Amino acid sequence: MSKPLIGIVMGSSNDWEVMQHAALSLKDFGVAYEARALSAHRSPDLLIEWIDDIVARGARAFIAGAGGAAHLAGVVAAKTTLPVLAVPIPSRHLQGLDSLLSMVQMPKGIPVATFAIGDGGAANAGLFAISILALADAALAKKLVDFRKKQADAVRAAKLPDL
Ligand code: RP5
Repeated sequence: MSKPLIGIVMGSSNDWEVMQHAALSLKDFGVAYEARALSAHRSPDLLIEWIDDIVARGARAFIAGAGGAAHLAGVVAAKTTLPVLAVPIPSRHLQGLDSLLSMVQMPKGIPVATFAIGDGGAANAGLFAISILALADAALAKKLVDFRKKQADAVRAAKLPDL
């Protein structure tokens, strides 16, 4: 996609299994994004280069997913004043609690908005990015209202099994 509005970045290509859910939310709403695997500690120069480049191309917000000592979202937020939405990736030993705490405990002054661990958090980060864009895009705001209505309709139609 040529003019991405949202930059999705993750610390490893192994994070894509979770982060694809952020991309799917954006795709469902027709929002252009660019997704990259770039590490804050393994490829810091490449990461900064990409942030500068995608901002120059008109990006409006970032979604950053990482696992373990997950400093990626904080580093992105250090380089831009655009909103940064953080997705904690489930980790092998601590199931993502380490990722969550690394992201949610950002020191005062450089905020990141942290979402739930895993697939649901990634999908919600995508939806939240859409909400941000919808502030200045009436057509997108209408799609969000329709999306919420569909969810409410599904709850209304839900049937519990007979005993
Ligand atoms: C972090 O380390 C990544 O975000 C990933 O979740 C974790 C492990 O990376 P891999 O060893 O799977 O590449 O940087």
